[in-house]
Amino acid sequence: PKVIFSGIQPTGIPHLGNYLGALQQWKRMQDEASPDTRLIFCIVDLHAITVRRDRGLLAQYKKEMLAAILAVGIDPERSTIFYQSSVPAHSELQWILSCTASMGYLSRMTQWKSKMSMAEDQELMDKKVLRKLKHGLFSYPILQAADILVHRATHVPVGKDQSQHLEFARECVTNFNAAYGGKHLVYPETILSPQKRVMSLRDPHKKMSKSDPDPSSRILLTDTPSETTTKINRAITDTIPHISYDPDSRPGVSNLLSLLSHFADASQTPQDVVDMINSFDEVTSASEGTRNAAAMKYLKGKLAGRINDELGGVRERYAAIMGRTERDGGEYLREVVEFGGKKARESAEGTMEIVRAAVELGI
Ligand code: AQP
Repeated sequence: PKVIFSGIQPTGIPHLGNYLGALQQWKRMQDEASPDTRLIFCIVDLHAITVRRDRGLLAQYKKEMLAAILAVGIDPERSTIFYQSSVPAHSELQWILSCTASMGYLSRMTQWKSKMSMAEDQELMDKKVLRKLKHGLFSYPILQAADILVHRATHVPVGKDQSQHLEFARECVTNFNAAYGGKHLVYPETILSPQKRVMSLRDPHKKMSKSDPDPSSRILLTDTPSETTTKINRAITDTIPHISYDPDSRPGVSNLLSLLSHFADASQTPQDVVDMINSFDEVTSASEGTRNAAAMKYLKGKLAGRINDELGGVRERYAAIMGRTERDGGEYLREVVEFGGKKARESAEGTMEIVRAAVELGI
């Protein structure tokens, strides 16, 4: 049977990128899954501690992420929703996998290389910097592989930025099965989100991210309609008179076009949106000098409206869950993750018995 697994870091309230790249797809998969498909969604708190935060923040982020997942419509009865740290088998398998994982492969990972090159750029590659770069960041993909493999996941929906890590998880299966002679672990298949990466509203060369220091770079699932409209209106674009879809030379406009094409109608391409905007009277009759402003006004106004329509229900449900959490001291959310944690521990234990037997661990 099919086992779908995906994870998300509790590093802040999810934004439009997390929604389109992950959460919306999780919900769709849950709705379309046949009864014997297992769906497992994990809030990866162990991954989140690669960055130190003020005390209390991780607990808050975990609650907010859980509430957001429920608000999107993931059903704790149908799907398994849990905190990664409540299933120790994830960490146990990580260690075991790290004993057959290749250092060379890990050091070629883009995420690690970008941290290293940032350090090199700053000419800080002395002992001090090496002390600053933490091992957890280097071995992060092994924990991610363990998350997936411990549940014998067959399908892993992720954004394009994660495909290298998924390839590494497959490499972990090859290494482990070869070292211990047998088909102990299952190869996961990557399901890439059809949605293009959502880019930052302030710097369209960077992806929209929870950890960007500028809050106006992202639309949060919990933003009010007026906050959303303000952020979209302030999104960086350009001043070229004709609107066109060209992600390389016009990343700001193209990001908005791609978002609108998604929200307007899934079958509409960004180019369809361009053609539509360029055919409006307000745009065609505008002078060269005001045409860009007329087109942008239409594009931004329409996009903000569509986002607000789409997220209205999610925002209402999120507020209701948070209201309940205040009233019951977090009891409901605790019940959800305790129930999910129990199901996840059972799911993981089956694999760990196979793994421990292969490695000659246990009794
Ligand atoms: N901008 C994005 N566009 C499309 N998909 C995105 N995802 C993240 N950003 C975008 C997808 O969201 C899922 C969960 O990601 P994550 O929280 O595990 O980590 P991340 O990719 O590092 O997300 P952020 O928001 O950028 O968080 P921080 O700032 O904490 O690193 C993944 O499937 C990812 O592809």
